[in-house]
Amino acid sequence: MTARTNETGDTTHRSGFACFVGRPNAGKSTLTNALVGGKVAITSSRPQTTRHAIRGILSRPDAQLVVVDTPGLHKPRTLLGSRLNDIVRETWAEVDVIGFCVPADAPVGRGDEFIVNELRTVARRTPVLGVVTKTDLAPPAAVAERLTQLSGLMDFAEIVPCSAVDGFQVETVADLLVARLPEGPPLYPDGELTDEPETTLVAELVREAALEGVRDELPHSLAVLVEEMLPHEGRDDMLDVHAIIYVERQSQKGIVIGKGGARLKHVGSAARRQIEALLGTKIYLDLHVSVAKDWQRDPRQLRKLGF
Ligand SMILES: Nc1nc2c(ncn2[C@@H]2O[C@H](COP(=O)(O)OP(=O)(O)OP(=O)(O)O)[C@@H](O)[C@H]2O)c(=O)[nH]1
Ligand SMILES: [Mg+2]
Repeated sequence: MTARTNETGDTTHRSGFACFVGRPNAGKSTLTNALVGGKVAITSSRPQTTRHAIRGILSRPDAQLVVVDTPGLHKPRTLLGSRLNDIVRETWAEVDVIGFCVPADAPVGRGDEFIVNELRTVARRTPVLGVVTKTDLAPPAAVAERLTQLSGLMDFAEIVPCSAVDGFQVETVADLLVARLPEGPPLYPDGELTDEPETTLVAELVREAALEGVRDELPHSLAVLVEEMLPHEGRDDMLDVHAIIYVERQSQKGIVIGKGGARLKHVGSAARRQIEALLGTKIYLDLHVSVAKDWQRDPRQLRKLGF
């Protein structure tokens, strides 16, 4: 990898970690994917989609930026909820720069103030940028209003509006984050988009497909575990993927499976397309739905599911 030469002829290469924080649904994962230029994190219109600190890696000639995508910080109602908040706070302590995200299409509110209150302590040692996301969803006047509201929340190192969907200022966000990284050699090989194990990414893609079209409590109740990924018997160009979709109650099982299995079939083919794109190989996806009663509140089951 070549490093950029600055005006004085020195070559500097920066590398380090950034993370986005914000309430659920603020657009953190979508922005992470846009920065990295690939799908490392799943996204959905349901709140609390992200449940792991997934690292997305952006490698440029002058820098390597590792973006840690974290869950939305929220008022926890379950053991899972408080575990997710712990992940967020642990990540803050490990990164070189933080981006606090608020969406352009919704007013700044109590949830944002709650996060900012905690961020102020972190901001003493780690720079925090204010990011207004989803500018494509709001007229310029609303974006301007959001920028003003944001600047009233705390003393940010910078404030920047962007849209991960139409690409507006995504590169500026990258530049602002990179400017806060220490000098150093790349931490990951060039071209690597994430260090997340394939089984986790595959499980997430199944969960993303299963989240599509479900409402109320069900999105929170879904969890996916990939049990096995094996070469398909007699074929070297195909993988068998066995995954279990967990729900919390028997009644939810029926909803996920759908009439005559129709919904599950639809979820399976949507997930298969995404997994094939990720792995670059054909797959046979075997999906089962199973009840793990109240897993969000059960330490033993949470452990089994990787929390
Ligand atoms: N139009 C538009 N939609 C966006 C943009 N960024 C995110 N979204 C949508 O907003 C929703 C939430 O996005 P996510 O990236 O999953 O949000 P998040 O902050 O990671 O949410 P949690 O993981 O639940 O905390 C999804 O439906 C995205 O498609 C954007 O720049 N423009
Ligand atoms: Mg997310």
